[in-house]
Amino acid sequence: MFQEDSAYAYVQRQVDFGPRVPGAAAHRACGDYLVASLGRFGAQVTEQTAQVRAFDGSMLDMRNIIGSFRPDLSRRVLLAAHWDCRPWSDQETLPEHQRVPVDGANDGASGVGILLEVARQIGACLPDSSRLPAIGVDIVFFDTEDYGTPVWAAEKEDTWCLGSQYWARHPHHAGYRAEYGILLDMVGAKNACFMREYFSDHYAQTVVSKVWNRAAALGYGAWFVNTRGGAVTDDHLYVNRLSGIPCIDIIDFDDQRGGFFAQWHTRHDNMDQIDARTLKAVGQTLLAVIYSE
Ligand code: AHN
Ligand code: ZN
Repeated sequence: MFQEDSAYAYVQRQVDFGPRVPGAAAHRACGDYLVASLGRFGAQVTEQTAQVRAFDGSMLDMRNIIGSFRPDLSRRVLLAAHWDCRPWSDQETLPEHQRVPVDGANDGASGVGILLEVARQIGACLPDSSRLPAIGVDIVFFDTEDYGTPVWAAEKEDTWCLGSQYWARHPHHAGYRAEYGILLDMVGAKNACFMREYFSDHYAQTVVSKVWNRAAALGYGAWFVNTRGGAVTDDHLYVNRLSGIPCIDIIDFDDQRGGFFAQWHTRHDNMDQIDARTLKAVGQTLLAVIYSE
């Protein structure tokens, strides 16, 4: 059973470091915490560091963090979320608020918090292999997702998702394959709405159906809305395009409502937005999907 209080505490713990902006001390400390946590849960941990080029030509120190369970198995599933924070609250109306980094409670920490709890649950089964999932699980925390061009700069292609772009071109093991991937992004807000995101349905329709059907069967249909949603440029797009692993995005995005959750890329993406029931709906669905393989 997925423990939502535990996932909530993992979200809080990340937020407590302060904004995990690439280059900041909070980013380094939180990265160390994520490596230590995956290790403590019994995952085999791999780190991937590189310099990546940002929208303005500057170079960023990027750190992807991977935790693998049952690394010996060839059948694998990829679970991912980004762990960095956006350096600007550029969706704020007032210019004096726009340069403040986000806390990233929902946009970042929520997905990672859920995956840490999934890792803890799998790790608790390690002593008894009959209780482990029959498929290998790779949890990937992507860095530098949220350094995309700010609203005041000229828009440029492919400036978001720098960590996943790097990973998809240079997987943590040569020839790495997974049957499919599931990306989590903004998965912790009250009244979250997860529609069948456009690129997910385009590249991995059977995976979307598998996940949405499982959510409905568990009683989470209020969150997992079984209709086509808009297209979001997110880490899963680069995994699909560059690595060929079919990958979906569970993301709180609704065109009708005006896009992402209301506090997206503002100073108010903090713990007040996080609802443990949403974490539960997503985390329990993920566990059920993994254990059905
Ligand atoms: C765009 O705004 C083009 N993509 C949003 C991806 C994102 C930002 N996910 C979290 N923060
Ligand atoms: Zn963001």
